[in-house]
Amino acid sequence: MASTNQSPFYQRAEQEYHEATTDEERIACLEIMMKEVPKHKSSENMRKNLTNRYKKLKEGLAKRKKSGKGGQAGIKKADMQVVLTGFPNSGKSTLFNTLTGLNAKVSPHPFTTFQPQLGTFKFEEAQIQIIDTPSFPNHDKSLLNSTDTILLIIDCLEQIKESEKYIYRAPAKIILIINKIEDYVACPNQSNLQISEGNKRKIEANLKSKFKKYDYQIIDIKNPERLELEKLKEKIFGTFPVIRIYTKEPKKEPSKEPMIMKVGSTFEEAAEKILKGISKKIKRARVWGPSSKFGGQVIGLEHVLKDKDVIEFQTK
Ligand SMILES: Nc1nc2c(ncn2[C@@H]2O[C@H](COP(=O)(O)OP(=O)(O)O)[C@@H](O)[C@H]2O)c(=O)[nH]1
Ligand SMILES: [Mg+2]
Repeated sequence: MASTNQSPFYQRAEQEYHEATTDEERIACLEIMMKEVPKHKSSENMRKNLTNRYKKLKEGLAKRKKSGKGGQAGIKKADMQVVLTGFPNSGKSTLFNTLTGLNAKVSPHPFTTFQPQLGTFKFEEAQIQIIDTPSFPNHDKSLLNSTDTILLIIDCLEQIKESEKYIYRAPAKIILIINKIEDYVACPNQSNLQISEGNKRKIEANLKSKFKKYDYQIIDIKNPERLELEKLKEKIFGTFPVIRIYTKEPKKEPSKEPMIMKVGSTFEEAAEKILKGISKKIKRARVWGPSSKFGGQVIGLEHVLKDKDVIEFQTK
């Protein structure tokens, strides 16, 4: 199909169509192409061709949906999970890639992300699961309603109020990320607000008084010097009501990666998390760290653990 004389939007959509990996993506590209293709007589065949492809894909998708095949297998929720959400083009996938080192598709076209994308990142050796999701209004309601923490990423202040109608039911803690701080021209109905280093704090204070529900972070993902990634990770970690428990074998170094337990967990629960049924076989258990009176204190199954404890036990 000759497309060199088509609009740049058409050409871009066509290129994306060929690179697409899912039918949802192909359909979205075709929609743009159908809109962009000229309506005059000479392009009649081209329009027919596009419409046919579009219809076929739509039908295939509807069939698969009906039969329950295809679609995303359920995501198994990890101990700590955070879900990215927001309006199209706010920078969700860019942040996802920055945090995980993965390569989710980033593009200036809205609705590039069609399915939840799973990744992980580490904060002080603890694994945090992060999910990139389709933008409002195609957001994944069940994910948003079941997750611990939501990262709401906006590139325009008006989007805060707009977002609320999509997430007000979610019981999660919300971290609001204001992105593209140098690029506020993106806001349609808003005066051109530039968030410079100097007035960042003022804006944060202003937001805090207006929207009490959120924790704030103002970032510019495209500008790595300014991106306080570690601070953001720490903030995310701080939203989880969990403690980190390290395990060790006698005479050996503690594990590098902690086990993640709910606040208030006992030694018995930690042991059971390592291996079901093991707590009945424990001969002697010891603890080092914040919950111990002294390093290597011998403890019983009911001992309540604290963040960063190290536990060790021997079995019968
Ligand atoms: N200026 C600027 N552009 C960004 C930033 N983050 C993402 N973008 C651009 O915004 C567009 C949409 O980004 P994407 O991550 O795909 O947004 P999503 O739809 O929310 O997943 C892309 O063209 C990105 O290159 C940022 O921090 N600053
Ligand atoms: Mg995306």
